[in-house]
Amino acid sequence: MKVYYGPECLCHDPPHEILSGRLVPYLESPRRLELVKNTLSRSSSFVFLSPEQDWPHNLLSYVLAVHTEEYVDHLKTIYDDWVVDGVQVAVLPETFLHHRLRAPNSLDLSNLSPIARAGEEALSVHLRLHIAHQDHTFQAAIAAAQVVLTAARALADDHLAIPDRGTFALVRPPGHHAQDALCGGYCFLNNVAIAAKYLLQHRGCGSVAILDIDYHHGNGSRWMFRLPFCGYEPTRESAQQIFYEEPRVLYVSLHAADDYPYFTGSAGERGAGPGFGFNHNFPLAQKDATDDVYCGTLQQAADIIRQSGEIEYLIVSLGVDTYQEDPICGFLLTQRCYPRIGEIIASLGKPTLFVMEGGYHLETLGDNVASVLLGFEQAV
Ligand code: OKP
Ligand code: ZN
Repeated sequence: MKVYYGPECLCHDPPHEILSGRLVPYLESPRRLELVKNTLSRSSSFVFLSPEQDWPHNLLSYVLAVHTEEYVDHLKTIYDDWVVDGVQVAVLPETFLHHRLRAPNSLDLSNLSPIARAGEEALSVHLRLHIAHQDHTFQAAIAAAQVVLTAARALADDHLAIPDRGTFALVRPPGHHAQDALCGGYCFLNNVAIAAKYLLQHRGCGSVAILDIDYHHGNGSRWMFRLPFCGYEPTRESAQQIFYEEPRVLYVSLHAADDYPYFTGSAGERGAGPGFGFNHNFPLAQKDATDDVYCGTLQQAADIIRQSGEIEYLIVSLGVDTYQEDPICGFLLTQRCYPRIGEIIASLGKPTLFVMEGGYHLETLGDNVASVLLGFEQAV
């Protein structure tokens, strides 16, 4: 299997985060990527490839196909603005734009102070921007987008000659919590959404399924292709650009019912408008999620994709934070479950782009990722 990897993904390296009221070392660390890379390198089944420096030359336009210009600009500039404002440490929002706080259109949001702007663009405090150097977070997030796009391109190219194959984009920061104009949960740019949009817009692809097996609900990916959940309205441009033009992205997610991001991911979310019926959530109670329950639910999710018939590509948000010893998660999966997961995904018979999301138990992270990919390879 081809594995795409770029060392620039390592340069986002915040020292700490707030977890349960405590300052702890940042869990979404560069070490994660290195560990997965080292484990996969030891197996002859994986071929490592780097993205080409000059492709796509207009990389930002692919990112802007799913994120707003204001948001991308915010990611690029917030650290500098923050420092100028006199706060010399990390960008950590404190006050958020709560839907009950502000009457629509009552306040000019165009000229906010950096601290207000950080809170406007963030979903939660589980992110840090630009610690060591002003450009580092943005640089890593952009690098991840480039790696994912390159992997998607390779998959689409290879697919003509070798159907049913898999490709892995080994990236961080992860992406599935990032919405068109919102970061959170360690995510800044929505890597799978960027890949999906690329396949739809540039590869003549008619429809894509995103299967999200990270422990957490991918609120961002769900948002990108369906309609919003609550009172918050997308701008008219982003609504047209992101949602209505692509009614044929199927989003299917298995995740903890009772964990971050808390306010999204219920089974009742089925999509809306032209996207109704293209969103399927399988929330699982943490204490119920054993290997067998998980695989049984994954089979149901796979059946939905199978019954959709026309899906041309499968994009997997690959999180292995479902593992029983993951430090921030509560599912009960053992290491024996991961090859089975790969096998179920392979049974869909689609060209499959695996994209790295979460997984925080460093001792098993590499093995669990390798197991999913090898389980897939051996079954196709
Ligand atoms: C990112 B990904 C709850 C802590 C939540 C944020 C988790 C972000 C996960 N006790 N921290 O989906 O793996
Ligand atoms: Zn996760």
